[in-house]
Amino acid sequence: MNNRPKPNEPLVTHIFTADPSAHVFEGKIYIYPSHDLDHDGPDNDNGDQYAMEDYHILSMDDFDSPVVDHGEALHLRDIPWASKQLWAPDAAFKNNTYYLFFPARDQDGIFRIGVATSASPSGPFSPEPHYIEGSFSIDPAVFVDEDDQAYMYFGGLWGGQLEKWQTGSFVADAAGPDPGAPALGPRVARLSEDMRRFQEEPLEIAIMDEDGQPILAGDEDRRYFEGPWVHKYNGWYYLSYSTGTTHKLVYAVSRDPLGPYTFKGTILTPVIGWTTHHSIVEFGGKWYLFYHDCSLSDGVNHKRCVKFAELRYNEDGTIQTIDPYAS
Ligand code: FUB
Repeated sequence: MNNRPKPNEPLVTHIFTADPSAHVFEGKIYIYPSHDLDHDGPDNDNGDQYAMEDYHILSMDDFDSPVVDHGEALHLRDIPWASKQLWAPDAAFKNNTYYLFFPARDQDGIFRIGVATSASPSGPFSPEPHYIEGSFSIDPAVFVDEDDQAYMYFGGLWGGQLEKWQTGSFVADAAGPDPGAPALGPRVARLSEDMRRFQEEPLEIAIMDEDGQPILAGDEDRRYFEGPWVHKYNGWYYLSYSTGTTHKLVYAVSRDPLGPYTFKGTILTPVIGWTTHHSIVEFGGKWYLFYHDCSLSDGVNHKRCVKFAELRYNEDGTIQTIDPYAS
């Protein structure tokens, strides 16, 4: 049990947490984060330092209530197909069942996306014996639309291996596009009714500028890097994501969940630490951004802490940029 949460302060301090996917289930706020570990292993652009082995789910009745850590909800040792690195998860509710979606490296070192189920939003979760067929890369985010159709958005550059899937198969030494070519987009696939399969081969999402031109790979302030999240506001789909090397959370909008999306602006300015990763959720008539930084470890990239801030829209539907360290 942790104290009442405060905006822009760590939600919990007894463990390191990151990549928060927040949802309202059963009238409470549930947060599905990565569980960062303290270790002396390698630290590189491949992301070997993110060597997580389990998930802990957090919840709070509302923003005036203590944060509860529900303990270990799923461990690497119980996932038959996975070898290491339980990265950013997400959760969804459908068919009276809670689904936890998570990336991990398979026995060949290739990132795949698995699913586990529970009768409770806090777990424990039982994993399916195999990863989702046709899945690859990292950072699943599952959006269930008003018509009950579920979509999985996913993909991440560098350690997330998205560059290696440009041909549709895994090419170990593939490089990303040239700076003047369109950037790689996140992938999306409709999920089957039972939430355990892709209904189709994943599609690549196009992110365009305001003139209808594709965002280019060299445009590191705007191009997709990792950490997709989709939410709906006033009939528009908002796709938000991390720009990786420029450390921003940005967003683009569309009338269609499959895109194309038009780039709009910045949600969160860079935080302490290399990665930035978030979710957006409505609770009690207000909107909230959940994000992480490395303040709890004084800047150690793989020891992060989840925080939240209120997110506000302008009248035209654009999102007001948040500077988490502004006084
Ligand atoms: O937590 C491991 C990785 O770091 C996530 O999958 C990325 O989004 C980045 O936050």
